[in-house]
Parts: sequence; structure tokens; C-alpha cells
Amino acid sequence: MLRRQFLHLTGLSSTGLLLSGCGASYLADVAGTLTEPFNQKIEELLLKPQTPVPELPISQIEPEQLLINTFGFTPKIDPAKYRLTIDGEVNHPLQLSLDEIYKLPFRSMVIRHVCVEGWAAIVQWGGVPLRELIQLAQPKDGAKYVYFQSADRYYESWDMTSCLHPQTLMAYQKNGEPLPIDNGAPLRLAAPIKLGYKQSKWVTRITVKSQLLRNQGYWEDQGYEWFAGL
Ligand SMILES: Nc1nc2c(c(=O)[nH]1)N[C@H]1C(S)=C(S)[C@@H](COP(=O)(O)O)O[C@H]1N2
Ligand SMILES: [Mo]
Repeated sequence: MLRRQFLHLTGLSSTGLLLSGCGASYLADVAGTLTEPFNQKIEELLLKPQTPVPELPISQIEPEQLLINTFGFTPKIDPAKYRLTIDGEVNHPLQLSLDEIYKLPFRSMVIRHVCVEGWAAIVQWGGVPLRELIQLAQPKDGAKYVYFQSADRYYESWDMTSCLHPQTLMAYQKNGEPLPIDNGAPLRLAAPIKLGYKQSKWVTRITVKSQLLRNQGYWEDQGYEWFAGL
């Protein structure tokens, strides 16, 4: 496909999605597939600098604009008993407590959260970059996708490249405070490179996979775009 046509499709996909929900998902899927450099090894991906999204000043945070968007129930998680499982196509499957997660490298960022339902909010998220967790588990060659299971039975899957992006966080802080339960405590995905529905709250399990099969995501399985890049 010509680059011009491709850019046209990409442009269509994001505006179309914002205006009409799942209406443009077919075109978006085509564009998404073309942008995924899936044939690279993890080590190459980790070394390759990915373009960061410009971050915003703290003064621009919009605490009232971030609407709670929870489609099922709000799970009650005991922080002392909580464990994050990382498994699948990895050499070192692991389980981490919150205290162990809090000791890992910390990053915070002020970015725009964009929900497909037509609202957006500037938020500060703080937490551990997902790439740190994935590196700890040591994915095998051919690991291209990552599945996220949440305590409310929400589920998602991402491409590995987006998971290794430096601004993809497993967040435990919002606007400089401990993450509220409604926003996904103790641990949620937060990234400026994907639409809101990709950013799972209450994540309990991260599973690395070589193939993208069924159960791609709670909204994706109802017709929404899988890549959902911003
Ligand atoms: N587990 C879980 N994660 C979820 C959702 C959900 O219902 N359950 N909603 C998604 C949607 S559509 C959006 S826009 C954001 C909203 O995050 P917030 O409620 O912290 O504003 O969470 C996403 N992650
Ligand atoms: Mo959303």
C-alpha cells in the first residue's frame, strides 16, 4: 500500500473511532496491522528507542475530567494478599507482591487519557514501566503479544512493541496520590499510546503469548478495534 493511502487510513481510524465508536474498526485494524513491527526479537525492541509522546506540565492536570468508566463490578482486592502473576512464553514466570513492585524503577508522566466514548482528561500516572516487569520475566523469542487479566473479569491484549514503550506503565499512583480503587487499585495499565479501553484496571495477571487468538479484549470481542493506538 502507498504511504499516502496508509496515512489516510490511520487518520480515518482515530477520528472515526472517536466520533462513532466501533464504526471504523475495520479500517483501523488494517492500519494497525501495518504499523506493528512484529518480527523483531525482544532484545532488539528493548534497544530500539521508541518515540515518547510529549508529556504535559503538572499544572494542566484535570482531576475532575477523568470519569470513572467501569463496566462490570468494582473488585475488592486486599493489598497484602495481592500478587501480580507474569507467565506464559517466558523463561522466568513470577509472582510479585505490591512491596516488590514498589521497589522497581518508578516513572511518572502527565498525559492525556482518551476514552472512545468521547471524553478525555489530562492525568498524572505513576508506577513501574511495564517493560521492567516483562524484562524480569524474560520473554522467549517469538513472544509477540501480552494478555492482561483483571480482577473484574475484564481482559485485554496488547502487541509487545506497545508494552515495551517507555511510557507504558503499570500504575499505582494517580495525580501524585495512591491510585483510588475506582481507578484500578492496586495496579492498572496507563499509557499515552492507546485508547482508554486498552488500559485495564485491577490487573492481576500478565501472560506473554506468541499468538493472538480468542479473547482479545472485552470491547474488541464486541467489534472494537484491537490495536487502538493514539
Ligand atoms: N478492569 C477494567 N479496566 C478498565 C475498564 C473496566 O471496565 N474494567 N474500563 C476501561 C475504559 S473504557 C476506560 S476509558 C478506562 C477508564 O479509567 P478510569 O475509570 O480510571 O477513568 O478504564 C479502562 N479499563
Ligand atoms: Mo473508555
